[in-house]
Amino acid sequence: MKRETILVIGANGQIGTALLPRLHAIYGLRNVIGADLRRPDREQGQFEWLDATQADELAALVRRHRVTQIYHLAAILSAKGESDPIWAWNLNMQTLLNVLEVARIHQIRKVFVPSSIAAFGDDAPKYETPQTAVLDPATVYGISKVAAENWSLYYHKRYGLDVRSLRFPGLISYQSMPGGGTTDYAVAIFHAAVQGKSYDCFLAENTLLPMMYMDDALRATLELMEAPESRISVRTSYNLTGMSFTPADLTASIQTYFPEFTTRYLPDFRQAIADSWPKTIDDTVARRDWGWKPDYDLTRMTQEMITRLSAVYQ
Ligand code: NAD
Ligand code: AKB
Repeated sequence: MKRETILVIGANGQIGTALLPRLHAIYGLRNVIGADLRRPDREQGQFEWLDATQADELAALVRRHRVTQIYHLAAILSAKGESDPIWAWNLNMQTLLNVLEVARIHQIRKVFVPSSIAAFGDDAPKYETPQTAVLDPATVYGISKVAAENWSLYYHKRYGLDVRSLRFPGLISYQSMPGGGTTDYAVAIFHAAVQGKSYDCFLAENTLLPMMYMDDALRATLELMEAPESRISVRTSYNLTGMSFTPADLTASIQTYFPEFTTRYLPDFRQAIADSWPKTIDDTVARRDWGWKPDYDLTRMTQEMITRLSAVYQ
C-alpha cells in the first residue's frame, strides 16, 4: 500500500464516483478523502463536506488530513455552464486557484486537474486535432479549461508544482449519471435502452464526437499520475482519445443487443456546442510520453455498459 494521503475534490460526480474505489485499492480506504458539496448517495470511504470556492475551508481540510496529492474534479460542465456563464466561470476558476494555491503553500506532491476537448473551438482542425492546435473555445466551460491549462503550466514553471492534466473526451460510465455536459446523451441512451424505452437524443444523428469508456479514463489518469516526472513533457494538458462515434453509430451498436430499440433526434442548444468540438483527436504525445493506449472501442464499451446497467435495473 502506497503511503500518500489523497484528496479528491468533486468526489461525488461522474468521475469521482468511479475513481474513488480505484484510489482505495492503491492507497487504502483510510488514506483517501472524498470531498464535495453534495453528500454521497452511498458510502465510499471517508467523506468531508467541502465548498472548494472557500480557500480557508480547503486549507483547513488539507492541514487536518496532511494531504499529499489532490485530484481536483469539481467543475460546472459545458451545457450547464451556458445557463449562467459568470457563475460557471467563477466556480471553475475560484476552485482551481484555491487548489493551486493550497498545493503551493502546503507543498502538495502532485495535483491532477482535468481539462476537456471543450478547450478546442471552431478554428482547430476537426479531425485528428493535434496537441498544439489553436484553443478558441465556444463555451464558458471551454474558456475556463483553457485558463486552467495555462494556470497549471504557470504554477509548474513558476513554483515547480507537479500538476498534471488530461483533455478528456466525453466519458461513458455506469456508476453514476453525468453532470450536465454535451456528451451526456451517450450515458442516458444506455439507461433508456436497458429499461426497454426509446431515447430522445438532444444531438443530431450524424454528430461525431470523441468519447471514452470510464475504465480507460481512470487508467489514463492513474498512469499519468504514476509516470516519472521526467516523462511529462506537457504541463498544460495532454490530448487523449479512446473512440469517436455518432448518436446513430451508438444506436446501431445498442440495437445489436436490443433490436427494437429506437432513437429520435431532437437537437437543442447543445448541438452548437458539439459542432464546435473536435470529431477525432490525435493523442500521439500521450502515447509517446507515458505509453497511453486505450482498451475500449465502441463494441466493447457497448457490451460492458449493457451488462453493467442490466444488473442495476433487473
Ligand atoms: P460532475 O459534474 O459529474 O461532478 C462534479 C462534482 O463537483 C459534483 O459532484 C459537484 O457536486 C462537485 N462540486 C461542484 N462545485 C463544488 C464546490 N464548490 N466544491 C466542492 N465540490 C463541488 O463532473 P465530472 O464529470 O465528474 O467531471 C470532473 C472533472 O472532469 C471536471 O473538471 C470536468 O470538466 C472534467 N471532465 C469531465 C468529462 C466527462 O465527460 N465527465 C469530460 C471532460 C472533462
Ligand atoms: C461535457 O460534455 O461538457 C463534458 C466534456 C467533454 O468536457 N463531458
